[in-house]
Amino acid sequence: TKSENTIIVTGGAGFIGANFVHAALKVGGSTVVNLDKLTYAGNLENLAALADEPRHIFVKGDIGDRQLAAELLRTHRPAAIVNFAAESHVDRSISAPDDFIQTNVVGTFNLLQEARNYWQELQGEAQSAFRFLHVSTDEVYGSLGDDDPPFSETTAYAPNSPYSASKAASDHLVRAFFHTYGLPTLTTNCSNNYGPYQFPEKLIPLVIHNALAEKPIPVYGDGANIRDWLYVTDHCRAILDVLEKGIPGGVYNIGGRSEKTNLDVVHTLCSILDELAPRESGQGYVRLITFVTDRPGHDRRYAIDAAKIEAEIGWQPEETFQSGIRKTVQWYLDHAGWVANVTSGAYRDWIETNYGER
Ligand code: NAD
Ligand code: TDX
Repeated sequence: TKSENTIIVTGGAGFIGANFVHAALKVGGSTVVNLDKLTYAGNLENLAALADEPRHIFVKGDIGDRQLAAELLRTHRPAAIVNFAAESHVDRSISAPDDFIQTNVVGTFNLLQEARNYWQELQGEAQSAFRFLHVSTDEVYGSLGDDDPPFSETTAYAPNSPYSASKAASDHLVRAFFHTYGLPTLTTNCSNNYGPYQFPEKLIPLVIHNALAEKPIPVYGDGANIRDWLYVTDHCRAILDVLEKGIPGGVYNIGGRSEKTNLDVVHTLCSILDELAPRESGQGYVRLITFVTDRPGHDRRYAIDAAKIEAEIGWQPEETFQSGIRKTVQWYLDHAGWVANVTSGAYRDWIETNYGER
C-alpha cells in the first residue's frame, strides 16, 4: 500500500539529506516526499538527477508550518518521517542563533506534534510500523579530553554551542514523545560528515574551495581540535539500517572510528590537491594555511563509540578516511560549477523564480 512505500524526508535538499534521498530511492521502491525550506543551505541542484524520477516529490516549505505538515501526512500517508531539516553550522549559530532555535527546536516540536496526531489515527500494522527518525549529532555530548573514552549512547548531554544546544533540545523532545505518548521514535547521533554536496562553509569543502581559489586556508586556534570523520554515504546507509531494524525509542551513535586533528585533515587535503590539481606556482597548497582566531567555546575533541550500531544493527562503514577524502576531493574538482553556483547565489535567484514562497 501507499503508506508502506512512502517516507517524508525533511531537509532533503541539504548536504546529508540530498545524499539520503538518492540512497533511499536507489535501495527500495519507496516514494520520497522531500520537505525543504530551501534556506541558503538547501540546493535543488543536489537533486537535479531526480528531475524525471516520479518517486521523488519535492515540496518547498518549513517544518515549522504545522498546517503543511498535517496536509502532507494526510495526503501521502507515509510509513516514516526522517528529519534532517536543521540549521547546521556552528559558526552561524554563534553569530546569529535565532534560526537555530526556530528550526531545530520549534520546528522539530511542530513535526513531532503533527506526527503524533497522524500516528494516533493509524491502525493495526500501519500504526505499529510507523517511525519518526530524528537525525542528530555527536556535538550534543560536549567536548572530550584526550584520554576520555568516546561518546556512547549513555554519555550525559553537555552541549556547548547554540547549535548543539538546539540539537540537544530537539533530541530531548523526541525522547519525551516516545516516553510520554509512545510515538515510535528513533534518534541517531552521528559524527562529522564529509562528501559530495557539502556547503563550502564547513571545513573540508571550505579548504578545497579556498585552495583552488588561491585564498588563505583558515585554521582555527592551534588546529589540534579533533573530529571523528564519516563519509556521508556511510551515514545515509546507517540511517536506512536503523529505520529498518532500530527499536522504537532507541538511540544509535554513528561514527567511523576515524579521529583526526583539523591540521591532519587540512594537510591531507593539501597533499591530495598537490597531486590532482597542482598550483601554477609549483608551491604546495600548505603554503596557504593561515592560523586564525579560535571559535568561541570551540569543542576540543569528538569521538564516537559505534559499538551499539555495529552489534545490534550490523552496520559498518565502507569507506576509510583515506578513500573517502580522495573521492571527496575528486568530486569537488569534477563539480566546479556546483561550487560556483552555491557560492555565487545564482541558484537562489533560480529558486525564487521557480519556487515562489509558499
Ligand atoms: P545542511 O545545512 O547542509 O542542510 C540542511 C537542510 O535543511 C537544507 O536543505 C535547508 O534548506 C533545510 N532546512 C533548514 N531549515 C528548514 C526548515 N525550517 N524547514 C525545512 N527545511 C529546512 O545540513 P546537513 O549538514 O546536511 O545536516 C543535516 C542534518 O544532519 C542536521 O539535522 C544536522 O544537525 C545533522 N548532522 C549533521 C552532521 C554534519 O557533519 N554535517 C553530522 C551529524 C548530524
Ligand atoms: O574554516 C574553518 N577552519 C577551522 O579550523 C572551519 C569552517 C572550521 N574549522 C574547524 C572547526 C572544527 O574544529 O574545523 C572543525 C570542523 O568544523 P566544521 O566543519 O564547522 O564542523 P563542526 O563544527 O565540527 O560541526 C560539524 O559536525 C557536526 C557540522 O557542521 C555539524 O552540523 C555536525 O553536527
